[in-house]
Amino acid sequence: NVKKTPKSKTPVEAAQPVEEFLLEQLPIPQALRNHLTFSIGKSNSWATARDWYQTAAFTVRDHLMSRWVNTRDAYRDANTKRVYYLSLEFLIGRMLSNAALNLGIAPDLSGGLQEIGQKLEGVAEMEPDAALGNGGLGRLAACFVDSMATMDIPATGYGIRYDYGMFRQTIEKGQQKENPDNWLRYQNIWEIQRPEHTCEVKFYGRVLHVHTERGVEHHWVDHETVVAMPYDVPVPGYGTQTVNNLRLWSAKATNEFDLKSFNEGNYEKSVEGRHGAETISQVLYPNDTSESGKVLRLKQQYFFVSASTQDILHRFTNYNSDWNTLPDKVSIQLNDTHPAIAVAEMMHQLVDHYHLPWDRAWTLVTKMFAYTNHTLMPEALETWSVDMFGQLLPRHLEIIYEINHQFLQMVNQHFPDDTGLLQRVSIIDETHGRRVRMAHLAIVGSHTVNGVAELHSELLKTTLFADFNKIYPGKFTNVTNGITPRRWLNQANPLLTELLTKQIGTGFQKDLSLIKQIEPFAENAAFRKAFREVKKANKQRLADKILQKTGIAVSADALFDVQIKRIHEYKRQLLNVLHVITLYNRIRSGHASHHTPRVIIFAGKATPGYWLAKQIIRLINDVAVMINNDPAVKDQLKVVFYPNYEVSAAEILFPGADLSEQISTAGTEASGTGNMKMALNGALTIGTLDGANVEIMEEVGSENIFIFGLTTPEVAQLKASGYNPWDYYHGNAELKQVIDMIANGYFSVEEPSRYQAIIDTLLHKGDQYLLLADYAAYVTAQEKVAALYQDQEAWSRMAILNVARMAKFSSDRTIGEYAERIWNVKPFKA
Ligand code: B1N
Repeated sequence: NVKKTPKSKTPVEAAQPVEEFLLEQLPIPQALRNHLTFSIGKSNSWATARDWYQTAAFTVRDHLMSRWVNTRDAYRDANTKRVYYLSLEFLIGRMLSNAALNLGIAPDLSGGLQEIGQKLEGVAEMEPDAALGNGGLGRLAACFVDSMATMDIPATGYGIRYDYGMFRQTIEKGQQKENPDNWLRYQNIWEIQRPEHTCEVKFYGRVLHVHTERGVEHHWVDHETVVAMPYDVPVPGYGTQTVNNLRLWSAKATNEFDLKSFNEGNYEKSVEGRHGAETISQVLYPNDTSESGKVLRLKQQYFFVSASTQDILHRFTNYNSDWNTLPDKVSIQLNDTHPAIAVAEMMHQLVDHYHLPWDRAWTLVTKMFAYTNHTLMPEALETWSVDMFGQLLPRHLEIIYEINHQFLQMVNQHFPDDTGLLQRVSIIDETHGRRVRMAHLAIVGSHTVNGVAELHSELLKTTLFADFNKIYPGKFTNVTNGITPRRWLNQANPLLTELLTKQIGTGFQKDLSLIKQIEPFAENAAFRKAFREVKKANKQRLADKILQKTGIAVSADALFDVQIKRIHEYKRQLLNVLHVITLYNRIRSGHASHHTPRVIIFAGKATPGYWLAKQIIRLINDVAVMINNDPAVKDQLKVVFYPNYEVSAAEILFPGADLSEQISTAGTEASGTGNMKMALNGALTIGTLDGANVEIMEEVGSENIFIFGLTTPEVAQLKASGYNPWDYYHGNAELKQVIDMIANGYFSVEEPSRYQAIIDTLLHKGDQYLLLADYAAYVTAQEKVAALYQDQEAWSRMAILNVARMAKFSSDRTIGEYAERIWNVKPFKA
């Protein structure tokens, strides 16, 4: 019933076994010399640092090519079920050291470079980060592809090859400035263009309803066409032969661009027309947990979704002839609603292109798709105006109407005459103009919907998606996030890795449950000392970077108190600032005789259009200037804003942290993953009972974490009973003093009213995120932190227990759950 006669493709020839590839057998120093000559075209004496990086990258790439080829062939030959991970973001970071680590050649590479007078760390720093993501959601996708390859799950990631990734942040006069991230300026060694897999993607136009002997057909005509060009990026697993594929699409104009202008003799105009098409993949939208609402964003979404869907169905129809088996061969995970249009696109392909009957196609769709929700923040929930949507994707709007019609009929059967319910769950929102609700499309089209931490998934069921949970009991589940121990322990923290290896051997990189064997060493004084020495060295490495990037000198003996994440009101960097100023006041007034010297480190980007977030960055920098230059403070307190937080910066920051700030208002942070990275690297957490903090507490024990503040039900209760921030302002002299200082321009003497907007959110606009309500509890928890830090033995004992109890937060565990409970795929060894 597939239209084409199925090609019984005899798998050409199985690719050669690894040993037959000569390149891999070369000793690494020889391979490096060869590449310098034959790939770079230089001799040693002319080679720049970048040449050495590229030389090393080519050399490492040689070691994964045959595995990549073999993996692809083996999946094809076995016609195995695949997972397709659709994500608008993959925040990968640098690849050289990670690929070398996963391939097991990191020591050889390091040694080989040394032999020719180079250091791996220096060479690796020449690689630009692949910053194709905003924050947690994009980095999660990168951790997931690492875990899927490591666990031999046949999986492909699909995304966009943005010409410009996340903007580079500089700080000028204390303020964020955005700079373009031209990461593809130099040759990208980690991608291979695959022109033979090019697809066409349509936009605009109209739909003709044509009556044929098969019934009504829907013809999308007068459309524009954009070409999707795939670039493949290898994803090597750790300790396995598997190398999976990440396919990123780049937009190209068609060759038949603007024929009209061309034929009218306007050649230049017709070439200019190419631009429009190619802007689609030009730049990543820098909106974390908020929506842009721009047409170009919807174009990006449909562009990569349509290309990926075509690619998936081509692969299926090449090797299969029975459509009923489609869900046995294909599982598609939607990383938030950004690719949710895939539900309509799959219907469009199956019904309009492959001529399946609607009901049959719909059954297949709902067996293939699953959707992960990553946030409860209302401003992040994607909706598109029906008018705009219908202009850009006329056929898809029809399809969505039909899906909605059948869905609402079903709801009405089960819950007769509940018009309120029908309105609330409809895919079309009629209350704010007419808008398409992408989350509703994703839920209706998926067999499973998951949240990313226990608390978050529970809140999805009881608040945001409560109606759907009633309609589809059992559809909602939880899969708690995780992080890859390869990048976030082994690669970022070689010293801790070495120390752990000495005690418990290798193996925890691939099976993080082994790390619990380190637990008894918490009671071993010699081990605690060695553990402290590792932390000290990592802090010194961070201190050196801080000096280099900001000119601020900090002592590695101080407590490094670290909050690194996107700047957002709900994450409450401002609460941290209130505490910093409190400490400052205590020091100045001499009320801090037992003060523990601290360095408070902030890093994170603000969405360019989020003015208040940018003001928070500016305030941090103004406060830093005042405190760092106050002779009364000396080394007691330093404040650092570390610029341009990105994956490669995170690899230095996490291992250097003593204290992990996870202080979002309870019920707002879906999971958080920096919380896991910090604890795995031996930091203690100060945090609210929010997101995955709850589960971190369960794992490490409530005596080994600093939990404070209102719980989610208490937040709801306080808000319901009429929260008044003024009560807290008047009720706490220290808090009042801190707020008054900001309000009176203590930190902005040249412009005393600079932070009026911040004062307004706290006092005059209701303090939505309850900073004032949690302030006292936070300060008290910080006092406990400071006291414990004075007892270095107790501190390290606790930090070791945190490391030992992080096994749950490996993304391998997360992926294992998705594979078993959602995708129904088994590992397949190439
Ligand atoms: O996803 C992470 C979670 O750990 C974080 O708690 C959560 O905030 C983050 C629109 C988002 N949720 N939503 C986004 C990103 C880009 C965008 O355009 C929303 N990011 C998260 C991983 O689960």
